[in-house]
Amino acid sequence: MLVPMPKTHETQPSGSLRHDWTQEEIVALFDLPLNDLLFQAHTVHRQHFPANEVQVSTLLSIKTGGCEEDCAYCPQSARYHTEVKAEKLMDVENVVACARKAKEAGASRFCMGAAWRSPKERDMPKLEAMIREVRALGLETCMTLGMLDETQAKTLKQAGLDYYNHNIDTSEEYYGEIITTRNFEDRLNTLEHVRDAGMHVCSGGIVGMGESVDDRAAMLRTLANLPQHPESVPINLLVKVEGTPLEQQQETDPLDFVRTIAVARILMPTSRVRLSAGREEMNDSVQTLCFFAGANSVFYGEKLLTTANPATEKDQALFKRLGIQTC
Ligand code: SAM
Ligand code: DTB
Ligand code: SF4
Repeated sequence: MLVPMPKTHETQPSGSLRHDWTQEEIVALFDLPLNDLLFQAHTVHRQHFPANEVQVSTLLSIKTGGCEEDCAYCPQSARYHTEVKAEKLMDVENVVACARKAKEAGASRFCMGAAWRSPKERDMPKLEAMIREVRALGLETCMTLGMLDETQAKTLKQAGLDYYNHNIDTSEEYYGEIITTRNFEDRLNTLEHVRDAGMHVCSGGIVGMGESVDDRAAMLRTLANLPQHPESVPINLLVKVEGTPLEQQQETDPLDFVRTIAVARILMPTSRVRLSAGREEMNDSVQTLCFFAGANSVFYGEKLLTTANPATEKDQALFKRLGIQTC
């Protein structure tokens, strides 16, 4: 061990963290020889986190499909013909039953996702009940419901919501190529409401949508230069779903994905970097490199929201081979 390590980001002083990264500095990190980048990222990782620990969250789609937004990557948009069928918001008791199973399988956080542009007022009481009951099981709670206004953010916080996931997804410059039904600033406004309400922020993006290295750098710059780093930074590899506009997108070099994880780790040393969607398409060696590069959380359980994720037993076997403890 290099340095004695505190257990979580919450025990870290934030004074040493930077919020003034320039685009040039970040692009220079992306351009490093891979070994140099990995060495730097892994060193930062060990200075701030236990080296062999991965936090695991389980996802549940509580409201699937039929979304009015046009995100080009998303199988849940009503505009594209995918295999996803629109469903109503789930009942609280079914959500709680899924949360109980997730806890039994070893998850520490339960993340409930809804295919909405933003939640409607009529849905709030049910969402609040879900938060209260999932929390009562001893799980951390997370939701991702689209854009929130200040009042909605406060209501969710009061119900006990620990984390809110709201991804910026790509750079401000590339955003309009991917989504036209809202803009980048809308996303930042919601992140501000979440932060002001006192919740932990989970925000990241997607790699592999045809964006340039400059776009990846700009996306991470936006996250790192927020007044406070998101506590959780999910980095998703695009899942190319049939029927979506990005179905035919070119394959991403896995090592470019690893680079994005490494740069996120360097820029946001005390955040949990989450190796998110796309693990089903990655072999064990690529995932191993992601963990070495500083990823220290994953989504755990056979399904993400609508697409496949590695089976629990498969993940457990990989963690065992790597000597990784989950938390
Ligand atoms: N509707 C809400 C929203 O957009 O914020 C919450 C759910 S939305 C599905 C959550 C995130 O899932 C998106 O921001 C995106 O990063 C990720 N996502 C959706 N489809 C994906 C795909 N095909 N591949 C990778 N990530 C995807
Ligand atoms: C995040 O960054 N990735 C998760 C979670 N936050 C909500 C969602 C991935 C969704 C992948 C496509 C699907 O399963 O529908
Ligand atoms: Fe709707 Fe979210 Fe999918 Fe966009 S990413 S279409 S907002 S569910």
